[in-house]
Amino acid sequence: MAIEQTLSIIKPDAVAKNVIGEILTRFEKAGLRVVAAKMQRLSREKAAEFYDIHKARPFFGELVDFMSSGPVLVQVLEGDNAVSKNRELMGATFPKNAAPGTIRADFCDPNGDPGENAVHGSDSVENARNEIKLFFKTEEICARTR
Ligand code: FUP
Repeated sequence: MAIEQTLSIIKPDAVAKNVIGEILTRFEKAGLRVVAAKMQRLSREKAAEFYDIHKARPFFGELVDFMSSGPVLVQVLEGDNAVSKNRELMGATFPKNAAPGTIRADFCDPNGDPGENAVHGSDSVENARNEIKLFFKTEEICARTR
């Protein structure tokens, strides 16, 4: 199995629900290690840059509003197949479609705003590399030597 790194964001809805620890526990129990983490309130500009791929989509404005509505916890997770493992833990994009036991099923309101889906996770190794660079300098990523 390949050791990968992926970018995870605990979004403003989940931070507001005070479930940062419960979500990090899911990552750790699945064998992923946090190798970088910071809390920050994204500016509208930073949120727009992060979701640039969606800028032509009708939901873009709401997505930027939501992502900049409160603090987020941004992390780099490392482990075997970290990109796909994190995506499995997250569940489907819209909470109402997320399988039982996934983060989005357990920490989101299935009848709420579908964009308020608790977590982001990179969807490929290449996107992970680019997303990590948007938030962390190389020296902020800590090798887990013990
Ligand atoms: P995901 O990779 O599961 O986070 O989903 P996407 O990259 O497709 O979408 C990014 C974010 O845009 C999602 F987290 C939620 C939001 N979104 C909407 O609000 N409406 C849509 O139709 C699609 C995505």
